[in-house]
Amino acid sequence: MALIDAQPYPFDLDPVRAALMIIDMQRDFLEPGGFGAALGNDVSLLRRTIAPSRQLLEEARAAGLTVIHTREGHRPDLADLPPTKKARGRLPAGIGDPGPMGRILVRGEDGHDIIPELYPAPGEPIVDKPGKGAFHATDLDAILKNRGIAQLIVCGVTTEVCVHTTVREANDRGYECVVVSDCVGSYFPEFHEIGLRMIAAQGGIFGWVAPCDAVVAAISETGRSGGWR
Ligand code: TIU
Repeated sequence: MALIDAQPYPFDLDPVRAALMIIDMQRDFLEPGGFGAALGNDVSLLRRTIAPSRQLLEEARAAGLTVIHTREGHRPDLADLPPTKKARGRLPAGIGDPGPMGRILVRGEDGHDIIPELYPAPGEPIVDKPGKGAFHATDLDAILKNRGIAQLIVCGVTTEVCVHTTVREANDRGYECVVVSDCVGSYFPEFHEIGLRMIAAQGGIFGWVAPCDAVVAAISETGRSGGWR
């Protein structure tokens, strides 16, 4: 066990029961030529999360933590795409349509894939999710339970959308979440800021918030104390 220096109070990390969860770090959200950029978003606001996430991923892998990746997207036949999600935004090119990196948010397309900097290693589960939350219509809960995971260290994009939805879903299912403040990002800085405050408010209503350095220090500390590396 090791304490993570977190808000609203220190988090007791149990590395045997903890997983690093990396949400939707996909090319279509993060790369300059992707869907997010085509919608007029400044992807540099998301790309600042890559370097600290990479550091955390390497530390988690070295320590033998479970690492889980998620991707938002849909079947090529779009049978799992709610018509309401397809219609939302009245976009000229929306989900399932041809985009800058293949069909937008469709599984198997280049834009749907995870960015090379954080690419999953063999054996790391990838959860394909049709919604914003990683628990909705996926086998994530079964994967976590089968591995005895009770704590989630959460990175990814975007803070107020897929990260928030997933953390809320996890919290209601009894998982303890630590959101890594510099490893999550939003196209809207004010939503990011308030989104993080909402997690830790009211005594940690949805979970904890801690910077990458504090999480890395705790993982490294428990690793040194032995027993699970
Ligand atoms: N992964 C995720 O957050 N999906 C989104 O659509 N996010 C937006 O902020 N649009």
